[in-house]
Amino acid sequence: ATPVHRHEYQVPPYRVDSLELEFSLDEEETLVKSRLHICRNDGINPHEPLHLFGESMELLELSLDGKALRLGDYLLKSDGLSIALVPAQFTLEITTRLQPQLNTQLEGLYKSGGMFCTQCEAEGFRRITYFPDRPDVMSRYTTTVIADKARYPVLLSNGNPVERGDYDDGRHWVRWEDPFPKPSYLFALVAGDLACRRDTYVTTSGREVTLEIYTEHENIDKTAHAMASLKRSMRWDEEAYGLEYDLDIYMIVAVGDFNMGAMENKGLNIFNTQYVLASPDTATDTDFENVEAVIGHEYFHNWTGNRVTCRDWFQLSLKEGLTVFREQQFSAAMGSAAVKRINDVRILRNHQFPEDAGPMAHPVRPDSYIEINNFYTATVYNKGAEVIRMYHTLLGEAGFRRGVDLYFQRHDGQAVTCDDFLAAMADANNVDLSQFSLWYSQAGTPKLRVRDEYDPATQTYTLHVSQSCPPTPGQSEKKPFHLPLTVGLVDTDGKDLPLQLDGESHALDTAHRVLEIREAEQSFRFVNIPKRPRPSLLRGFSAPVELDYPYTAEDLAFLFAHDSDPFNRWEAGQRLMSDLLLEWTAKGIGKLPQPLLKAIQETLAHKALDAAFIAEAITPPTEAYLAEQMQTIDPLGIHASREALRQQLAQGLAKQWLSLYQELASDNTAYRPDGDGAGKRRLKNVALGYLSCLHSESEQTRCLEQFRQATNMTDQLAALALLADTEGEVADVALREFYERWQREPLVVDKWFRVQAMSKRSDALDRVVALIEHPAFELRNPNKVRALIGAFCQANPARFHAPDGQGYRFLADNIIALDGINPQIAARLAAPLSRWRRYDSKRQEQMKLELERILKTQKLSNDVHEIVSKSLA
Ligand code: BAL
Ligand code: ZN
Repeated sequence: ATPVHRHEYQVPPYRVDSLELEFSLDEEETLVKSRLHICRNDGINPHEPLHLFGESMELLELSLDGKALRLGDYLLKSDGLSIALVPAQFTLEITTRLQPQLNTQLEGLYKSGGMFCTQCEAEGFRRITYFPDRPDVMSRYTTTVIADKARYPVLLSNGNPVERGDYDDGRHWVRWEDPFPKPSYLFALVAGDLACRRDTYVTTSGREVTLEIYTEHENIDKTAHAMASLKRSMRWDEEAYGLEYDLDIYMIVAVGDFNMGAMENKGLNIFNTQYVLASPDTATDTDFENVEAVIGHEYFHNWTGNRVTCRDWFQLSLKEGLTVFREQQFSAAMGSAAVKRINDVRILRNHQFPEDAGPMAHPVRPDSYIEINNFYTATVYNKGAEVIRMYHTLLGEAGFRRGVDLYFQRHDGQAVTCDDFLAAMADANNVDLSQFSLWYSQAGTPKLRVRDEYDPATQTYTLHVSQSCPPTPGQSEKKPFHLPLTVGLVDTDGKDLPLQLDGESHALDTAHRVLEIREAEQSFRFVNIPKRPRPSLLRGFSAPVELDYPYTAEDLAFLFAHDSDPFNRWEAGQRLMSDLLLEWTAKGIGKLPQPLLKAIQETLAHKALDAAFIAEAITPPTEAYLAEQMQTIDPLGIHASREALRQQLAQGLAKQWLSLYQELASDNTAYRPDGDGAGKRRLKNVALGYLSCLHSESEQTRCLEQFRQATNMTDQLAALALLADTEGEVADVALREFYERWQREPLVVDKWFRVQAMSKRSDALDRVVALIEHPAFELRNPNKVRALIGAFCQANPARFHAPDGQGYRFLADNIIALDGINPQIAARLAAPLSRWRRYDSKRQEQMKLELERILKTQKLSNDVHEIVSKSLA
């Protein structure tokens, strides 16, 4: 396949102002009739052919202005059809035949359980009908859905339902009209026997909107949290951005087979069940949080993505980075802002930093791709959100809002670019952001080196900041970035000093300030600093960079105890632990330093900190984060060091863990998935985790008791995960009980697969291999694949990287098996192998062999081919 390049963009020669679609859905075949009202765009040569994308379907009829066309009048290829000569304005009618029941790729129209549903982003619409399937062609859709009334009583599409009726043969139909022009990737259709939770929402301007959530009948009682989250999202977007919903109805449908988390189709979101269904007995606190976040994310897309969309797929971060950021703001407002920020940065570091340091590194706005589905990445989404956050930090809350307002004023109803967003930000604030645009074009995680000096004679303190960015594929040289470095200076009492830069008349009355970094090297001199302070750098993680400052263990323990910025307080503890763990990994495991033990002990006893924050602060850095810090990754060494740290903390503070656990476990308040309750459960389960590290029979019994007596999934699953880590038979007893109890709940069965995939047991791989044959496992279901294969290969590094290379072989076998079913999911699985260069030579050899084996597979998809060939390049 040939790559597509951003610089080759050309405006579409033809537009489709409106279209009428008619779907006749049936078990054997589905017929799709479309009538497109097409116009040549101004300035286009009349000889320009019309090209419509189309694949994996049968063309039955084609007519232009009522006249049937025959082969020869048009050219039909495997990727679409072209008509050489067309008038300036015309109507094209197309009939295609599809077999959605055989569509295992889950792109276009497919069946999930008993229902028909669609997924059109990025290029699924071309698997439904022939169309200029590109996001800059925006059209008004009228859609008629016809199906058997008994089997498919619910027929949905975008916009508002305008007419419905029955046929004599048992079929019925519903017609939907979407008044807002939209790109084809936002088209959606659903047909099924579904239950509905209905509610209403009154917008700020007083319009009543009908809200509907559809699921299979047995799940409708698990949708209350999703509905409440939707209403909170609608209110928040009005309050934070002045953005109201624009249609009379907003629908969400939950489907069990879905490649993504959810999809923001106009007025008809289609969701993975994982992000809609939540009840205390089947969903964890994290599930509840994720439901709220994803409901918010998709809702916020209605403006950032749908009303203003992307000109081309290189601009994907225009909508995704911005919408992730908006969701982060929303979630921070709904719960603990500090814990939200910690979790967001953890995702960035565990997923995006490795991507940026590997063979698939690409800028937030990529320059080329072979398969766009491979670019729904942590870079486009999460680094993209960090880029938006930096505008916010540099311009301030009000300045950012001015920029967003101008963006909508200029571009509502248009398909635009990341440059257009930047221009709105710059123009609304009268600032030059030309250097800032490098965040869109340069890949790689910048390194920020900070050194300092204090002069007691002049009472001045100087920060010397230098930046660099490592080479990435196709980009050997990088220019300096424009970034906000938020700093505070902490005195010996732990208080923030007033901050006055040399040349300023007075100190700012703020705990911290934003230093604008633009140069490769820059210095900032603070005056009136009576004693050498400790710098608290990159507060709130103000830029997606790696910070290098020579903090001593003493500095870190001090900041861990005192930093007024909660993110940096957590960060200090993480650095303290990661410095130790990296030393142990390199030089051998030693004895836990007393200051670290004391710091954890004091954090546990700290009255002003909330439970959720404490739980994060006392959890050592992830193995993935530690791996990123190493030149040559030693996965088993990292695992052993981290386990040793946990064990020594468990022993050193055994009494504290027990009393903390007992205190929190005695709380009999009824389950509520709110921040306070969730934080306490999290802390209780972290304490239980430390107690389990003592490896005593009584602790195992304690775990088993919690597992059996738990009244909610959070507590039950936390205990099960700890039991599943143990080598004895109790693990099997608990796993069996859990499966027997929950086997009819697919999302809970996913959890059952996941805890086994992530188990620390030495035989984890053998068990995962056996589970592939389990009747509940389906290679066709993306959630199952992610829960078992994905979790083992991405979240169990110590077992995946076993020295015999069997983990790599297992992954390659499954990528090959899955490629023929669902290439998009197969390609996603390949990420851990793509990082082969980061390991020792023996592992490199083993991983490379597996990548080469995948590449030799007959009929390999473009999706997997792109990832594997770029990994080997
Ligand atoms: N647009 C794909 C799913 C999402 O990011 O919302
Ligand atoms: Zn999105």
